[in-house]
Amino acid sequence: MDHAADAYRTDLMTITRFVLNEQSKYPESRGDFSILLSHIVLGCKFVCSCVNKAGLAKLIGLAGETNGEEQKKLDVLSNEVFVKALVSSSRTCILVSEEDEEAIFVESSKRGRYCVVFDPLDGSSNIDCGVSIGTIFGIYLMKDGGEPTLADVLQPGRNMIAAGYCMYGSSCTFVLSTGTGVNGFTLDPSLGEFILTHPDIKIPKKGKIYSVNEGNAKNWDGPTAKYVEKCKFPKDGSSPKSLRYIGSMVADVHRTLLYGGVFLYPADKKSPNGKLRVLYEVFPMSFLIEQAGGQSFTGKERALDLVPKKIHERSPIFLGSYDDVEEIIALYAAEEKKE
Ligand code: FDP
Repeated sequence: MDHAADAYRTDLMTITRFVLNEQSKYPESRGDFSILLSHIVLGCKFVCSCVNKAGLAKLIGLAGETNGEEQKKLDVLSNEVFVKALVSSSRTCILVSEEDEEAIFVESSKRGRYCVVFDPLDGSSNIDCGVSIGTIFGIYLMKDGGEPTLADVLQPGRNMIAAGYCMYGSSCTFVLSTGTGVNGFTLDPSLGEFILTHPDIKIPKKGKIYSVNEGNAKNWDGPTAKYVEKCKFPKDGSSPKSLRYIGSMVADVHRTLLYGGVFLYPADKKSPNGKLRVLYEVFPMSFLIEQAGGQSFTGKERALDLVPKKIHERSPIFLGSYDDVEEIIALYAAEEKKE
C-alpha cells in the first residue's frame, strides 16, 4: 500500500459531496434540502468546538465571566446556535427544540418548506464529566403550502424525510438517513469537514448487549421485567447479554446501531410514558434504526406510527436489533392476551 499517497487522499467523500450526489439523483430538486443540511452541519461543528472547550473554558474562563456576566450554559448556547443556523438557512418554517417550551414559527421573509425538530444537546447531565453527548434532529416537509401550523410537526415519525444525530465524543460523528439507508461521517478537524467513514450502516440482526437504567427496575411492567430477566438468565442455552448503559441517548443508540442489541427506556409506575421525547428523541432514533434494518417499538405499536398530540410528548421506547426487539414485541403481545 502506498502510505504516502494514502495520507493525502484526494477522493474523500465529504458530507457536502455526499448530499450533492444524493441530490443529483432527483433532477427536479432545487437544492433546498442540501442547503438546510449544510446549516445543520455547521451548527454541529460549532457545538462540537464548544463542547471540546467546555472543561477548559470553565478552568480559565475562556467563554465567560467577562463584565461579570455568567458563562452561558452549554445546552442554552447550543440551542441558540441551532435556532440561528436553521432560521438563517431560509429553508425552515417551524422549529421545535427541547429547550423551548413553544414551537418557533419562522418569520415569513425567512420561511421555507421544512420543519425541524431537535434536541440541541441531549444527555446534558453528562456534560461536566466529559461523557459523550449529542444533537438529535428530525426533518418533516410542511403538509401543504399554506400558513405553517402545529399540525405540520405533529405528524407520525414515518413521515419524516430525514433524521440524524451528531455525537460529541472521542471523535465527532454525524449519522444521517434521508430514507435510503444510514451513513456515518467523522469530523476531520484538520479539514473542518465530515468524511464518510461508516457507509451504509446495517445493525446486526441480533445483538449481545442490552442497555437500560436498571435503577428503575422496581417500577417496571411485566414484559419489560421479563425481557431483562431473559437477557441475564436465558433459558435457551444461549449466553447472557452484557449490560452497557451510558445514560446519554446518542451514545447508547450509536453503540446499539454499530454493535447491535437493544436500548430501552420503558414506561414505569412513576413515569407511565417513559422519559424520552417523541419528536426529537424517539422518532429520529427510530427512523435511523429502521433504516439500518432494526426495529423500534413503544410497548404498544411501531414507534414511527405514533401520532404525537403535543410537541414535547414522551413515549416508552424499545429499539435495536430486529430479532431482539421482536422478542420484546412478543412479550407485550402475550401480556395483552392475558388481559
Ligand atoms: P439527560 O437526562 O442527561 O439529558 O432525555 C435525556 C437523557 O439524558 C437521555 O440522553 C438519556 O438516555 C436519558 O435521559 C437518561 O435518563 P436516566 O438518567 O433516567 O437513565
